Amino acid sequence: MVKDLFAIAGQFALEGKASDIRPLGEGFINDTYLVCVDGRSEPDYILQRKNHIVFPDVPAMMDNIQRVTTHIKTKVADPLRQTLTVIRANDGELYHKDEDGNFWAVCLYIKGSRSYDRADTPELAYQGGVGLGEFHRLVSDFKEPLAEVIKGFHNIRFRFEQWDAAIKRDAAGRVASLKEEISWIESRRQQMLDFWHKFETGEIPTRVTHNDTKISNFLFNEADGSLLCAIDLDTMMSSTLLNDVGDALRSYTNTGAEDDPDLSKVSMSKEMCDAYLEGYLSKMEPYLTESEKANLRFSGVYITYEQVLRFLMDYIDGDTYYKIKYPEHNLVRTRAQYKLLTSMEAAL
Ligand code: GN1
Ligand code: MG
Repeated sequence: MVKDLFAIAGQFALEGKASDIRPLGEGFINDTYLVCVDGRSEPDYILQRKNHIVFPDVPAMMDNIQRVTTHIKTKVADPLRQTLTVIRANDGELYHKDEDGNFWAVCLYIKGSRSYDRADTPELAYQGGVGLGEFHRLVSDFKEPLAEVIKGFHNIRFRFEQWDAAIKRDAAGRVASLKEEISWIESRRQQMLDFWHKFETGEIPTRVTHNDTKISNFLFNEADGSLLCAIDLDTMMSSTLLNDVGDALRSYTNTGAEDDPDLSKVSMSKEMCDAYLEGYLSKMEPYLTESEKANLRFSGVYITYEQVLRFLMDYIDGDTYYKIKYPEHNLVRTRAQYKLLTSMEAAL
């Protein structure tokens, strides 16, 4: 726990004085807190310590977020609830850098909203698809360049470079015990490169994308269950929207948890997949190219494969990237995501 969260909150242009600050959620990367002001019990703000190891240029990342959310606000009926609102620091910057070199940012807490960790009903999956489709539609005419906040984030060619180096380094001495898991990655290497090649050649277009579209990164309206907005905009960059659809399918369709130790619980729900895509297409169908449409279902396979690779690579590296709750956590995540991957492949 950082020493003085109240002093950090005081660095931002809040309306009122922070009176209560408590942790929120279980992000793997940033630390997130709810902030109440002036003794009120309902939170007014979200305070985040941005992980500057994962995001080496936090100012550029915040600038991306500010420009895109400002654009979205000009297009929606309720600008304070249908996208994030960044609160500036007292010095006018979009972040505060503390004396230990940590970067902090604040945004408005969206009242009357809720999030989910899993989709239990097709209606929810449908709404999730509507939400991503709406997000893609809102940013489709944003033509300014965006900073590449994490190099090669969903670029499997780049991930293989990292992967090959990690195997060679064998930093934690785990490679010898992971023959089977490593073969899961190697046996699909060419297939994944072939898919990514279509993006590299322009057959699949480049667009503004979110890149972290798991279900918990969307807010729903508490009152009627409709979708409010996409949150966690840290990874917004230029890429293919198939990465977003794929990452959403990875989380909305999983019948188990992302890190389920009980593999019998993990599989892809076809019902959720169909509902999600129906919702997504209800917003985006007219705007998609044939190449995008043809790869919608495969995008789930691609991103789930990439996630298996990333969890396993982190385990091989000695758990340096994702927060873990117990020593084998990344290996358990790897196996659970691999089970999901095989289930998605079988349904293609
Ligand atoms: C991380 O930010 P968070 O915890 O929602 C990760 C995603 C992974 C996800 C797995 C910047 O997301 O790419 O898919 O964990 N974000 C980053 O749950 O690496
Ligand atoms: Mg994130």
